[in-house]
Amino acid sequence: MTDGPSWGGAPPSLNDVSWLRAAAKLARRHLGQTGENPSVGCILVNQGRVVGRGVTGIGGRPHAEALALERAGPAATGATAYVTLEPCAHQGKTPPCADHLIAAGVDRCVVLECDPDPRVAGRGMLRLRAAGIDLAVMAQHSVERDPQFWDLNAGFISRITAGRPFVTLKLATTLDGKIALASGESQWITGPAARRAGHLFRAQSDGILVGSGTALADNPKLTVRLPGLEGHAPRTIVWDGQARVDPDGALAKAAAARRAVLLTTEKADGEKISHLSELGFDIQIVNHKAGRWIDPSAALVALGGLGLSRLLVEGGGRLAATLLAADLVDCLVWHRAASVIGADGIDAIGALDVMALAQMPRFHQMDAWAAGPDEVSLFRRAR
Ligand code: AOF
Ligand code: ZN
Repeated sequence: MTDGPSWGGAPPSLNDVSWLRAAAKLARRHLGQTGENPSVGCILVNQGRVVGRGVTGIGGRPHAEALALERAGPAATGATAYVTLEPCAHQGKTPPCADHLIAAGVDRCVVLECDPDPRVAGRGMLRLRAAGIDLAVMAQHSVERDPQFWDLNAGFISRITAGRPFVTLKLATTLDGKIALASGESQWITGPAARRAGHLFRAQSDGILVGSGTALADNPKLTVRLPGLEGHAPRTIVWDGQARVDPDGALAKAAAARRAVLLTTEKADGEKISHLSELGFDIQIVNHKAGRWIDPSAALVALGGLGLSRLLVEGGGRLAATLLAADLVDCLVWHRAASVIGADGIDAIGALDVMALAQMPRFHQMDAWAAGPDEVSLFRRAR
């Protein structure tokens, strides 16, 4: 990945990076809750003291800078603004944040990443620089390697630049990569602490995707069961080429409330489709030109078109393999229990037909932590 244009000024110092980390932490609070708008964090620091902070509001507004400036009042004069995304330059539903920072007398701005939205795309930086504000931007390769930064804006950037959401595949397995006994029994391989981590990943997503086999076998609700976040319900999406999803199942019952999406094909039964549509599913036909299977790239582009930036994939093994084989998994969240099932168990990932090691999907580990007796590891796709 190459770095964009240089905006002059010295690169961010170690002290700047630690303030950016604090701003990123703030931004994470609203991940998955700001609609099509990215969740941005802004911290204003004057003479070593925080004078204002803000995170993009739930639903996408107000913008982070506006909140931080409002809180700082006159103390913003002469301050440094630490922001996780280039301040906007367009007159949208709110006035441009770049103008707001200039008018408040901020004298330095440290930015984590530039905003690829064509209405901004460097114009925020140009405006700040033209007003004499000292600028520093993190180098892209440093963002990509940092566990606290690499995925923060990745959903928004992926949707704007590639037209599809950033895809996180979550797996919960034994040490030997099994998700169930041969009988299908799978509750519970990992413990409550790992499950809580899983619910936090749900809360930070715009949509949760499962294959129709998983929908039928587990009848999942895909809700966020964490204190304080129960009301936050990402969209539910079923990958279902033949419209097999149960109209009396939990996902169909909540289809309207969860703004559910059915990814399907022209080959699916028309009557089933109309019934599911009446139940509230948004029907997206995304078949391969050649056959009856769902085209994975087209399916993700359809979800991007619906405004989804961060997609969490929760199973099953065939869907996991389809997305991995198409190189569409950007992040892996792997929950591992310290147990083994053996070769008669069910694999987390279906057949990939890898013919040479050079073709294996490869990942870099970004983070890992203990969740009770289990381990949660986070990987990013190696590109
Ligand atoms: C900022 N600060 O906190 C966010 C920004 O529809 P609007 O007017 O709210 O503009 C949305 C665009 O603003 C969005 O696509 C992205 O480029 C930027 N988001 N910018 O300065 C913020 N959330
Ligand atoms: Zn703005």
